[in-house]
Amino acid sequence: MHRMSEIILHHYDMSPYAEKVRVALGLKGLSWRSVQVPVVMPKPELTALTGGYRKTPVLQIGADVYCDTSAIFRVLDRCEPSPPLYPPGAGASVRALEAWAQGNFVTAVTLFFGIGGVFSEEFLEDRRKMIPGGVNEELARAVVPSMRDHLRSRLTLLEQQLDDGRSYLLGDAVSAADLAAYHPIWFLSRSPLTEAALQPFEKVRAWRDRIAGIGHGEYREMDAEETLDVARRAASTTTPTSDPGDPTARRPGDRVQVMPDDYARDPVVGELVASDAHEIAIRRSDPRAGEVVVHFPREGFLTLAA
Ligand SMILES: N[C@@H](CCC(=O)N[C@@H](CS)C(=O)NCC(=O)O)C(=O)O
Repeated sequence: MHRMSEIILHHYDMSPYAEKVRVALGLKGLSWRSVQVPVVMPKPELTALTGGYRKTPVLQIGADVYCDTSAIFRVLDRCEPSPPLYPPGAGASVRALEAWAQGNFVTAVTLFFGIGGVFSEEFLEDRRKMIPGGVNEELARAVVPSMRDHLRSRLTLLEQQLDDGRSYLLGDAVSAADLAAYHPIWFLSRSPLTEAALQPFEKVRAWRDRIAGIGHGEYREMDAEETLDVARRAASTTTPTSDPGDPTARRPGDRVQVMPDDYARDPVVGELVASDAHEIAIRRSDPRAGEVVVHFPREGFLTLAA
């Protein structure tokens, strides 16, 4: 379906959620283009494509733009079905594990905030503005011991799940469950301040190394400006479809705004093109990117009339 256009990942090296997608690309043996996005705002080329969404990563295929790793995984499963990130019959288990792993990510980030000396002042200032209610650094320092407790509890669960000798969290086949649980551990492994916490968990470390061994596939760097030319020259491949099951009877053509329901809640305004239980796609026009269709997951996002 998307054979014509290259897969372009907008990301930065240090981003754990980007690592989740880089490994998925490696797993599927896809070749892709890599665009480095600034770690802090502004991100003018990225937001020209998305219409305001600023989280990392974002995936672009021609004039279609996919926000959030869950929408990205769905389109990757359509581009290259094997191996499936969301295996048939395991959808709810994988989603549950993804949601739990978001807690692992938050635990790791809170730990880094609390320990201090990891993030630059520029980074901290950007994230203070991004998180509703800001960041309470005093509280983060006070909860470091509790975060270490949480981490041990979370790592123990993973160790126990792997205890029967299975290779992956749900059995013999790797899935999005593994990649979701992996990226916060990859993040913790990158700093000597937190790497030590992994030492007692032998099976987790072996599993981490197995996932790391998948690699990132083949990719070449690309210029951010060039991705706007790609979007302008391409036409979206999303077919306008009505969604008879939509609980609020929205119709293609309705003007809506879509935003994350947790942090970085920048709204994206556009015209509804297609939706189903898992995804919503809206069309918008941008002076630099031209006409693009931006895709979001349903879960974790708010859709409001615009
Ligand atoms: N639910 C999102 C979470 C993504 C996320 O929180 N990414 C972090 C970086 S790992 C982020 O966006 N930080 C702010 C930024 O990069 O601007 C997803 O699955 O893609």
